[in-house]
Amino acid sequence: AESASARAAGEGLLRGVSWFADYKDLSAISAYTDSLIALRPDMVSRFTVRGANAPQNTAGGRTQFGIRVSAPGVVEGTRPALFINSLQHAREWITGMSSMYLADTLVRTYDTDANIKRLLDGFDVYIIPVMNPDGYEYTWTTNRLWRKNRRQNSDGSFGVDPNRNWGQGWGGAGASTVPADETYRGTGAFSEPETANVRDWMGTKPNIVYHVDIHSYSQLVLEPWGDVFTLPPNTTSFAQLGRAMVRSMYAIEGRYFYDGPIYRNIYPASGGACDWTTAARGAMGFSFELRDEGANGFLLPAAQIVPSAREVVAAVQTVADWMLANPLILS
Ligand code: 0X9
Ligand code: ZN
Repeated sequence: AESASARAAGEGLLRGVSWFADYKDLSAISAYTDSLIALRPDMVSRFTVRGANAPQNTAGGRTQFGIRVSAPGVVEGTRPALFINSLQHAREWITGMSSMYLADTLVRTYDTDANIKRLLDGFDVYIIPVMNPDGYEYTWTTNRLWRKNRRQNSDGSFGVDPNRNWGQGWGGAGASTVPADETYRGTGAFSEPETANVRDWMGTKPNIVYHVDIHSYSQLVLEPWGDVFTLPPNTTSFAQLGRAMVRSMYAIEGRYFYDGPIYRNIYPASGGACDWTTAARGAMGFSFELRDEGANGFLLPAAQIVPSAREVVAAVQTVADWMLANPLILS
């Protein structure tokens, strides 16, 4: 009993227009998630981002949701898993659309695309499209260029930078102690519901072997660490996989993504997501900066949603193939 709307979503179409033709707000992203579930309930499910206990509500009273995509009927926890998140930073709209396009592609092409079938036969995929729902909603209603969450700080200013609030290296270089600043680290590691909920959720998913925290813009593939100049123990693997992702992204439309460790390649940034998933969870944690190189910046034209998202799909496909070819990483 497949509904008409589910079929339409399955084709990436809504009333004859691609859902990916324009940016979508939080409620539309949630609704599209439901339509993917309706299309393939054997492959897709929704989860609330929480550990054993109830999720902490955000300042705006929201919880975060995620999308699990697997090959049909795969029992959760029986495969290694890839974890993709976007929209820690509210104004980076292309990142949420790219995550949704990844989910859509996995669901719609599993039966027909041998590459996607290989990916999902080997790995479960967890996607948290909107890590920072309060901030994202605020960019739609009030301030398009808002970055942080919407915590009210002690000095009356608003917002902690979620990507300075994770526990690895928290309070180190490249994070601000000033609440009004764009890189304010918060009052302690995981002081924010947005990061603490993901920490707790990830504690229940020991099978996650890869994570990417998607940002924009600058066209970069970033590796740990963000808080120190030194490199992680498995630097060679990070560099190999980083370069492999860059090559596959370049193949989409000839856009070059520069790859390298965060501290050395862009700037010191402590308390970042990928440092924590690497150090504390033993995943290979990366961060992307999607299009463009500054011409449009955060206001990437909607016509680039699909091509930019295809770069993300190509990168994740490469991750699966690289991990399958390097099975030691999976052990
Ligand atoms: O500064 C950031 O958080 C990211 N750049 S952005 O312009 N999107 O704000 C870079 C994140 C690098 N990753 C880590 N520091 N872990
Ligand atoms: Zn960002």
